[in-house]
Amino acid sequence: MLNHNMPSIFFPLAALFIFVQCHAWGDHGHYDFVVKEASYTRLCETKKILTVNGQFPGPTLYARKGDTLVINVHNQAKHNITIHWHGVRQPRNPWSDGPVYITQCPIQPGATFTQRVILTDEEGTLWWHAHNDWTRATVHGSIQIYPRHGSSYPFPAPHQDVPIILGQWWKKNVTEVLEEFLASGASPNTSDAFLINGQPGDLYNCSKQDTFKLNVEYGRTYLLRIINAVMNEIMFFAIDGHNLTAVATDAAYSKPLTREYMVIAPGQTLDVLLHADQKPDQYYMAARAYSSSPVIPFDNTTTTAILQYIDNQNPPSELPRLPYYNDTNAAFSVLGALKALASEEHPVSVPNKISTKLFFTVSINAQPCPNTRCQGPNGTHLAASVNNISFVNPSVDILEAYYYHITGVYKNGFPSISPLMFNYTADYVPLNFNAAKRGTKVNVIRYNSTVELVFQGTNQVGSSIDHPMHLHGYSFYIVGYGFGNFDKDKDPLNYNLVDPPLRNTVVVPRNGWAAVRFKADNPGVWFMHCHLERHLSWGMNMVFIVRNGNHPKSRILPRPADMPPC
Ligand SMILES: *[C@@H]1O[C@H](CO)[C@@H](O)[C@H](O)[C@H]1NC(C)=O
Ligand SMILES: *[C@@H]1O[C@H](CO)[C@@H](O)[C@H](O)[C@H]1NC(C)=O
Ligand SMILES: *[C@@H]1O[C@H](CO)[C@@H](O)[C@H](O)[C@H]1NC(C)=O
Ligand SMILES: *[C@@H]1O[C@H](CO)[C@@H](O)[C@H](O)[C@H]1NC(C)=O
Ligand SMILES: *[C@@H]1O[C@H](CO)[C@@H](O)[C@H](O)[C@H]1NC(C)=O
Ligand SMILES: *[C@@H]1O[C@H](CO)[C@@H](O)[C@H](O)[C@H]1NC(C)=O
Ligand SMILES: *[C@@H]1O[C@H](CO)[C@@H](O)[C@H](O)[C@H]1NC(C)=O
Ligand SMILES: *[C@@H]1O[C@H](CO)[C@@H](O)[C@H](O)[C@H]1NC(C)=O
Ligand SMILES: *[C@@H]1O[C@H](CO)[C@@H](O)[C@H](O)[C@H]1NC(C)=O
Ligand SMILES: *[C@@H]1O[C@H](CO)[C@@H](O)[C@H](O)[C@H]1NC(C)=O
Ligand SMILES: *[C@@H]1O[C@H](CO)[C@@H](O)[C@H](O)[C@H]1NC(C)=O
Ligand SMILES: [Cu+2]
Repeated sequence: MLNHNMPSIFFPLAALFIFVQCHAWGDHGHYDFVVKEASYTRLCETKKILTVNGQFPGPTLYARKGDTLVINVHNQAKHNITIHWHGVRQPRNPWSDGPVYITQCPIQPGATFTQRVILTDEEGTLWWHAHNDWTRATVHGSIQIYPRHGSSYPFPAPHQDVPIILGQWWKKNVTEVLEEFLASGASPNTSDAFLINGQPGDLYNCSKQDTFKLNVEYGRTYLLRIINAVMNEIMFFAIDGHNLTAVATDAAYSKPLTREYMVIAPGQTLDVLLHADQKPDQYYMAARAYSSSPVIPFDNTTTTAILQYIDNQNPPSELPRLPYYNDTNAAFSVLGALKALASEEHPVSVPNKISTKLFFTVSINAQPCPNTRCQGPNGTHLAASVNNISFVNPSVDILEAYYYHITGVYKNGFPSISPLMFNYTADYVPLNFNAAKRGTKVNVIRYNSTVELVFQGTNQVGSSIDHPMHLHGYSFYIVGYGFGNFDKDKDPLNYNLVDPPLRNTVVVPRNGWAAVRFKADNPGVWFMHCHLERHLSWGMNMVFIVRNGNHPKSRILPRPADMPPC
C-alpha cells in the first residue's frame, strides 16, 4: 500500500482503474479497524504491540475533499483504545473525535464503536492515531485526501504519492515506559529508534535488510505525504542530493517552499514534492530530532530510508546534511517560512476583528513529592500545565457531562489570561513558581466568536523547550511567533494577516510565543494539548467548549447510540 499509485485527477480512466484496484474507495469509505496485538521484530528483538488490523504503521484511509468516512472500530486487544482523526474538523460531531475522557470513554476490550470522519475543507494529508495512554506509538496511519472529481492539485499532478510516516520505537512495552515515568516523577526513558514507515533503517542493529525503499523513475515527480507520528520529538528530515518543495501544511495548500531539509513536529503533516532529477543512483533519506533544551533527554539516533532510482543497486553512502539537534534558527527558518497558498481557488479567511483574546502560558512544572521517592529535579515530581493548571482527566468524558448536564465532572472558568504575569522566559524563574494547580477546567466560548490565542512558553523548572500545541475541531492561522515574552502592544503589528499558514498544530518556540486565530464556528468539546506525548501525560492540556449557535445547523449533532460507556 505504501507505493500506492493514486490517480492523476486529469485522467478519468486512470481514476477508474484505481477505483477497481482500491477496495476502500469502491466501498464508499467504509473501513473496519480491528485493534489487536501483533508481534513485530525491530532492533533484534521481538515484542507484541498494539496495531490496527495487524499492520504497523496502520492502514491508509483514502478520501476526496468533502467525503465522510465510516470506520467500525473493534477492540480485540487487551488494552482500552480510542481513535482520533487528527486534523479533521468534524463539524458538529465531537462524538467521533476520540480523545479519551474528553469526548468519549474508552472502547474497552471486546467492544465496538462506529466513528464518522466528516471531511470538509481539508485537502492533502492528515492522519489518525490512538488517543489514550501511549497507544498512539504504534496505532496510527495516514489519511490521504484527494481533490474533488473535476478539480486538481494547485501544482502539476505528481506521478505517484507516498506516505512517509515518522515513528518512534521503544524496545520495552510503551505502557511500561509510561507507567514507570508517571510513577517515578522523572522524564520518560528515551526511545531506542526512530522509524520511517515502520523501519529504523541502516544505522541500527538488525535493521538494514528491512530498510524502507522508495523506488523512483528518473524525471518523475513524487508527492511525499510526511507525517510526524513520533511521540516526543520534533524532527528534521532530508534526502541526500535532493531539494524538497513543501506544498501543503496539515491538509491546507501552501506556497511552494523549496529547502534542503524540512522540519515537522508531532501532529503536523507536510506534503512535499520530490523531483527525481539527480544522477540515477541510491540516496539516503534521514530524520533525526530537533530538541532545543540542553537539559531534557532525547533520542539522538538517526533513522534512514533509501531513495532508489529504478534498477540502481549501488548502496547509498552519504547521509543528507541535517541541522544540529538544537539548531532553533534552522528549525524556524523552515517553520516560519511556510505560508498559505492564498490563491483565488484556495483563499485564506483570517479573522480580522477579534472578539475573544486568550493568553495561555505553557510550562513544565515540578510538583511537591507525595512520598519520598520522586526522581524529578531536586526530588520533585515532573508535571506540565497550561495557565498553571495541570490537566487531570475525569473518569467520565466531558462531552457526555456537558451534553447531559452532569455536574462534578469538570469546572468552567479555565482562565482566558495567564493568572500571573512574570518574566516567563527569564534565565531563572523563581522556584516557588514551579508547582502547578491540578484540575479539570474548561474554557467556554460563544458560538461564532473570533478567537486569538497567544501561547507563551515559559522557562519554569529551567526546562524551556518547543511545544507543538494541537487543537481539536479546528485548524487555525498562525499569524505570528517570536522569541522572548509576547508584547501585546508591539508584536501584533507584525502579524501576517495576508498568507498565514493554516495548521492544526503550532510549534511554540523555546522561550518564545506563537499567536493563532480561528473562528469558533464548530460547536463541541475540543481538546487542546501539547503533542509531545510526555507533556500531554503530564497535563499540558485544556478543553474548549464551544457553545451551540441559535440555528439548528449550528448545534452539536445528536449523541450516537453506540458511544462506549465508562
Ligand atoms: C504491556 O504492559 C502492560 C502492563 O504491564 C500489559 O498489561 C500489556 O499486556 C503489555 N502489552 C503488550 C502488547 O504486551
Ligand atoms: C528505563 O531506564 C532505566 C535505566 O536505564 C532502566 O533501568 C529501566 O528498566 C528502563 N525502564 C523501561 C520501562 O524501559
Ligand atoms: C549493536 O550491536 C553491537 C554488537 O552486538 C553492540 O555493541 C551495539 O551496542 C549495538 N548498538 C545498538 C545501537 O544497539
Ligand atoms: C537546492 O536549492 C539550493 C538553494 O535553494 C540550490 O543552491 C541547490 O542547487 C539546489 N539543489 C538541488 C539538488 O536542486
Ligand atoms: C547521543 O547521546 C548519547 C548519550 O545519551 C551520547 O553518548 C552520544 O554521544 C550522543 N550522540 C550524538 C551523535 O550526539
Ligand atoms: C547546541 O549544542 C552544542 C553542543 O552541546 C552547544 O555547543 C551549542 O552552544 C548549542 N547551541 C545552541 C543554540 O544552544
Ligand atoms: C527577562 O529575562 C530575560 C532573560 O534572562 C532578560 O533578557 C530580560 O531582560 C528579562 N526581561 C525583563 C522585563 O526583566
Ligand atoms: C501555580 O500555582 C501554584 C499552586 O497554587 C503556585 O504555587 C505557583 O506559584 C503558581 N505558579 C505560577 C507561575 O503561577
Ligand atoms: C534545585 O535546587 C537548587 C537549590 O535550591 C536550585 O538552585 C535549583 O534551581 C533547583 N532546580 C530545580 C530544577 O528546581
Ligand atoms: C455566524 O457567522 C456566520 C458567518 O459569518 C453567519 O452567517 C451566521 O449567521 C453567524 N451565526 C450566529 C449564530 O451568529
Ligand atoms: C478502561 O476503561 C474503563 C472505562 O473508563 C476503566 O474503568 C478502566 O480502568 C480502563 N482500564 C485501564 C487498564 O485503564
Ligand atoms: Cu510540550
